[in-house]
Amino acid sequence: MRHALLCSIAALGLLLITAAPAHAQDFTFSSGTTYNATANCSAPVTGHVDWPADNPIWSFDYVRPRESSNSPDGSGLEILNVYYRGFLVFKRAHTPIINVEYDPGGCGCFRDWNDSEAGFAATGIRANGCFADSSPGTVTTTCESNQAGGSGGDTGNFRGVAIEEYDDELVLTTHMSAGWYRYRMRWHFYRDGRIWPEYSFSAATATCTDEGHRHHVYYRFDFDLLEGQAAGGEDQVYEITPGNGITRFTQEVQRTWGDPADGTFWAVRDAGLRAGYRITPSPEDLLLPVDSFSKLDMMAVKYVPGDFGDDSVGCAINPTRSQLVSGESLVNQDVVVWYRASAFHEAGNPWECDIVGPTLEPFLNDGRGRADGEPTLEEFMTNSPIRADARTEGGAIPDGFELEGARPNPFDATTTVRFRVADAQQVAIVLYDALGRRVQTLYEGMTEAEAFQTVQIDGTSLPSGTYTVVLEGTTVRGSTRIVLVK
Ligand SMILES: [Cu+2]
Repeated sequence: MRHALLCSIAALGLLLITAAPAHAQDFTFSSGTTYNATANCSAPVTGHVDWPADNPIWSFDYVRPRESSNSPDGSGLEILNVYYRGFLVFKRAHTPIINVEYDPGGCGCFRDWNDSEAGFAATGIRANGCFADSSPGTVTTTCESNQAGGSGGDTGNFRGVAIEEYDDELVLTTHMSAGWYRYRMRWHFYRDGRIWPEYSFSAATATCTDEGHRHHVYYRFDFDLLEGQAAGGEDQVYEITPGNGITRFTQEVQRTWGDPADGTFWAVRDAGLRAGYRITPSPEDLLLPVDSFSKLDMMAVKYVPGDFGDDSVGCAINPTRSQLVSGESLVNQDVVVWYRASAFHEAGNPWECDIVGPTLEPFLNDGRGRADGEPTLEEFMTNSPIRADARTEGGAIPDGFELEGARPNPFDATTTVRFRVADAQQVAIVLYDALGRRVQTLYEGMTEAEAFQTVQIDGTSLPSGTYTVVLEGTTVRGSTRIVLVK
């Protein structure tokens, strides 16, 4: 099942220097977002996004799966040079390793690949045929179709990357095939600095897929927090288990979150500004604890140029190959964090679509840490965008309101959102479903200025799917999307 569309080294070299704007072939999205691409899809293709275009919150480059790094398996919808409000977060983030293991009596195991693009439906497809500037809610893949009662079958002929712009998030989608599987990969970039690298496992034909099996995807996050900034320094990797301590890793390690009830998560922070990202398993990820095949939930390794995988020997990941976990020091090194997300695909339900992926949430230590500079649990839990002039709870509210993204999101039962308004006014917080129908009013009342209000959303009696939380004030309006996964 191998195929020949491999990137040349020269092509990848080109991809890495395309961050500068003003290419001859720039396109402008309806929103004002720009991207560049070669005029046809046969040449190496990359895109650049500034969102929003006039005063970018997020800027990054992306590479379609077909051209992604990590020959010969590829690494999905790859993102490069990711900046939040001008501060570097990632040098590169992608999914170089993906595999499947069947129950005894099933179909054995497979090492899959992430460079075969499969057709899907999108609006706003550009003349070059490989980028789509899609109206929100119009991008559908086999995963959506199977969730809606379909039985396999792709939803369209578009191959490439579709971008949807919502009020508070930008979403990039691609759709891939490996044998009878269909993999949907999405990057959600939120205005408040969060990122959800969503990965979904589905199928187009039922060979084997009605036998019980376990899907695993291994993300590779090459953080380079604040690199190039005066405050930027060494990146440090932590494991945090609330109630049981905080560990900084000074050597390469592979780890597991242990008992899901422990709430273990990982964090990468810049040693200078002490800002960074938490990596928190989604509820779905926690359903499939580590076993002898999946081997690990996380690895922290030293960056090695061009070393994107584990040499693809056998189905299971091999963390000791290819200079992954080999005991090297992480002190004053460029660090790379790997993270496993996975799903159990139950027997007798070949058309299941499982949605996984961690939430990456920014935190900023604004000086409340311990005197010795070591972080506290509270610091890791204090959400704030990674920027030196980050707003604090007592600070100004430039847009007249703040509606924070839901935590957790995605969620399986309940979640919460926080909001506040700059001026006292009547405010309603209303939940809408994917078709725009009002589901329920979550909050309604005269709301005082500047104080945060917390609203709980109970999804226990709602079907799985994407919902929109809308803040409707007298003078302000905003929204944020939530995804219920049961
Ligand atoms: Cu499956």
